[in-house]
Amino acid sequence: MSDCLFCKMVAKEIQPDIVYEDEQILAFRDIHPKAPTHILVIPKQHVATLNDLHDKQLAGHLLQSVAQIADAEGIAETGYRTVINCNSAGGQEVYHLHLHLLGGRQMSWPAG
Ligand code: D5M
Repeated sequence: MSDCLFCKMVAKEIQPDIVYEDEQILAFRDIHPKAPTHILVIPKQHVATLNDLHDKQLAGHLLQSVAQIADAEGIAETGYRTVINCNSAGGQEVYHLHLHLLGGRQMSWPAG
């Protein structure tokens, strides 16, 4: 989608701090990090929200990639949190599906 911020990253019109990329997904550092490690993992195809994710293979690949990136970042053993904000009440601001990978500090619960 031409007016989607994350689609512009996929198209390399905007250059985020990329940590991982393959044919299906892109992972980059969040511009407003909420933890020492804060990475966003997105599908390259435009999927607006989790409600719109119908491709089970892609869903699995996104989740497994979060774990692999956490390992590469050195936070897999100590622990990390994965968050998907969905629609307005869920706190979603960018309407291109993204998995937040947060680590490097102790997380509290419940999330705000
Ligand atoms: O999270 C949207 C996230 O997107 C939020 O944590 C900031 C991040 N963001 C916004 N613009 C950029 C750029 N340009 N680079 C990297 N990260 C960005 P949400 O779950 O929708 O609230």
